[in-house]
Amino acid sequence: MRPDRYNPHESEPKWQKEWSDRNTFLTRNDDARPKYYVLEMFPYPSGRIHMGHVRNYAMGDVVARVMRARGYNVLHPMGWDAFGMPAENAARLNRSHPGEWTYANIATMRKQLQSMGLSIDWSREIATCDPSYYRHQQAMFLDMLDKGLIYRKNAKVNWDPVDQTVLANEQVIDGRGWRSGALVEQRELTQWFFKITDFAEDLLTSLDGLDRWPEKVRLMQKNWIGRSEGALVKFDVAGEHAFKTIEVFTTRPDTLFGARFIAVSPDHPLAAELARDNAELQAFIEECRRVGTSNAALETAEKKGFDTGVRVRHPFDAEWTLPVYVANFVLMEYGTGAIFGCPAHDQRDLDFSRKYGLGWTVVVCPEDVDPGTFSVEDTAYDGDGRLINSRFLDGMTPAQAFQEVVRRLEGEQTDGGPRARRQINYKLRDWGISRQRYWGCPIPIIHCESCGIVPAPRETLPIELPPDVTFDQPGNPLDRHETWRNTTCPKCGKPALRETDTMDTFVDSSWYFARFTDPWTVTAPTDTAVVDRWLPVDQYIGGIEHAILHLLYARFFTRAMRATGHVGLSEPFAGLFTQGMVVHETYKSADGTWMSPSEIRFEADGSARRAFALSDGRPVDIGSIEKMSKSKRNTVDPDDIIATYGADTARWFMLSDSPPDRDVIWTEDGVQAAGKFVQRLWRLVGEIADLSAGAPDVAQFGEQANRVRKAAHAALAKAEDDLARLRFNRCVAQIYDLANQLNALLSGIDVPAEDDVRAAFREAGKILVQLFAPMMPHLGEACWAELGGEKLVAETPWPVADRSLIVEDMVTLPVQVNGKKRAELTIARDAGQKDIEAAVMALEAVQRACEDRTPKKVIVVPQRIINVVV
Ligand code: ANZ
Ligand code: ZN
Repeated sequence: MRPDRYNPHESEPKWQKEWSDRNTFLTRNDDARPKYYVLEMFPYPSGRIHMGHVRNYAMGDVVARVMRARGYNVLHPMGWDAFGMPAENAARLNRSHPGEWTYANIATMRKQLQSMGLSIDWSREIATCDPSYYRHQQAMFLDMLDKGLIYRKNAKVNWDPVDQTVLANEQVIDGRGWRSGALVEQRELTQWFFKITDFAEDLLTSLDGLDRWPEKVRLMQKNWIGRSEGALVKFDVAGEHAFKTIEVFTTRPDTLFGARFIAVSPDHPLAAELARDNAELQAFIEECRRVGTSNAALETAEKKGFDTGVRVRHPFDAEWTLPVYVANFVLMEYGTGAIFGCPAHDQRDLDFSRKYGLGWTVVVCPEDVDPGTFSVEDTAYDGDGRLINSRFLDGMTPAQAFQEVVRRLEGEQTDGGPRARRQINYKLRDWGISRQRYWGCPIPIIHCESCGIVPAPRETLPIELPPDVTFDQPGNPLDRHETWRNTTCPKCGKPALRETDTMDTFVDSSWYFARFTDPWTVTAPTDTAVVDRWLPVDQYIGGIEHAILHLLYARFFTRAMRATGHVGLSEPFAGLFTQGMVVHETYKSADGTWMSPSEIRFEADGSARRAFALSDGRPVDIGSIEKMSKSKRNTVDPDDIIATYGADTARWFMLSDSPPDRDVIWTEDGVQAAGKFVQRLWRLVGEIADLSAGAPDVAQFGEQANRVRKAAHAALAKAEDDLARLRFNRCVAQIYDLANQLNALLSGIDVPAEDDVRAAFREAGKILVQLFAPMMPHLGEACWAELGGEKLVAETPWPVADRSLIVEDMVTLPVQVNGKKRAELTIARDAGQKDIEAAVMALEAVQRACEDRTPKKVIVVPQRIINVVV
């Protein structure tokens, strides 16, 4: 007996068990069908899943289920980005081990994801904190070290003197440590770097080929890589100094005659040299360091300089000298750490020049402006035009002048080399991966006093994290772990020390997609035959917040894996989709504290909605709609939603309400409406099942039956197009529409129904179920069973849309009279010659053109044109 109401709480676990028992979503590597790899960015095991996860994984699951039905061998795995700071913080609070916290969270979140009914091959689950995963990362570190893709150098870190720890940039808030509140210092540490800059050009140009990536993401990556074409130019130092020349990097050598000063970074060797016997300069340099030299700090800081008293000669005029400043806005890490300032054509230089009274000369004049009157006051001119005030460059375009300046200076020798050289610079920096933290992948290196840096022998991998650590003291527990840290040198056998830094967790997420293809190989990170068959990921889905770092690192790491023989391709993600956020109203109580939706009761008063606290009935302010966040308390818990409505309803609402790349507003009304639709579908499918039970297969369909078939096939065809573009919300709209049409058609049929109508309804019912099953898979199975479907709907091939049924019934044809177009005629596609003639002659425009003459002939070119000859 079919119950009147569909009960998700009984149905969902039942179908989940069925899929699991039948291994429905297990993927075999030796399956001969064409492959399709769909992947959602794997979660950090923070404790519980949030609605953002529900949205992300619901989308990926629809893609996986549809592609499976369409005959692909689909890979849809899941794992855990499991190393990172929060686990250490939790360990400190709870006096436990980060691993305990992490694995407990994984267990909770796995159960939550499983309750969503995702079609995941759980046999491939990986956690990056597991030695069975990170051993391969350590092996690849050694491979890349051998290949010269990894090196060590000194680099600055943010040092928290109270917590005795290195802080990530995000952990420095207004110059202070996020936990201790102490003023953060800049310290130099020797750290490991990946040579991502070796691939800068390739990472940039290959973006063009990623035509299934959002344009926005490609642009963000392009800007991050930041390619600049320019030149290195040497300025001779006037007078006797330790430095003979100062070399600058410029993208505008054409503006050289507008130069007013030279500025070097506080970290430039020249600054240090001059500061040795200049206490004031020394103090200025130290002040600059305190502010920090990160891009963010520099953008907001006031531009400041210190006149060193040194002067340099202009490259084209030895008599013309320019002052040399140390300036806080010049980065040592970019170009040469020195610039020439051209105030008229660079805003920063103009601000600087105004502050220190250095003046400016305009050297580029816009095309349509009189050079005699053109001037620059508050705003530098950085546009195109013609050179002025520039001697032999006058009249040239900046592009021509660029070439001319470089050509002339290239030929000249100074300080043991040409005065100028063309140079391409990138903003992209090498990737520093050393973290002074416990909960990360240990860097497999041993430091020996006699032998230096010694790679850990491969047979000793994995270098496992020691479990017996505590977090009751500041700093990295690996530093104080005597038995772990002390080891013997693999080369000379003398006592040596292990590297205690661990890898940036972005390394872990830079290759997990490759590991999923064969997580069982023990001897190597990948089985190359397998990984090359699965990669690239056909559809990657995740948040826009990963548009730069994660995606760029993964693209680099894939190239590095290729260079070390672990994969055969460079681009890991052929298709990328960035989904929007889940947002929700915010609520504030009378005393100004944030309130959670579960603490509130609503009253509708006409069109106005009012809210009251459940606890004391006091009114609550309904605030703006914002991203769900714990701090604003405007979250809803997926567990609560699934417990109340079931997973299918939650999935459906997530997919239905807005385009998937936009934010979706979570509302109680919305989810209730989704819940109602679940019941409607259940009743509709039930009626169709009753009507069509036992109907024989028929070959001929009458008019009524054809209307049913048309509705179903048209919805199917449109939904296919929407699904191909991941427009889930539009696909949902097709399903609503089809349900409405079938409802209406059901109530209009003759009783008792003919066999062809019953058969048509059975077909349409199945199409309806197959359309919504990828989004509401449990309801899909239950309905499929009602319709007497064989096997499971998850195991059933995608229906073929009969497009001949969907051709529009009407056509619109141009009508000519004696070869001249006079009108258009809209008529049934299958209308005969007689009907067409009559309809054409009834048109007023045609009658006018015929001027009472009787037509000799009406020529009809079917589906194309009608010509009346008079
Ligand atoms: C003279 C000049 C004249 C410049 C002008 C610009 C406009 P991008 O496009 O970002 O590569 N620059 C060079 N090295 C720098 C450093 N280490 N720190 C801060 N600024 C630096 O910009 C290159 C321009 O940024 C260079 O071209 C240089 O200023 C400055 F009308 O040289 B230019
Ligand atoms: Zn040694």
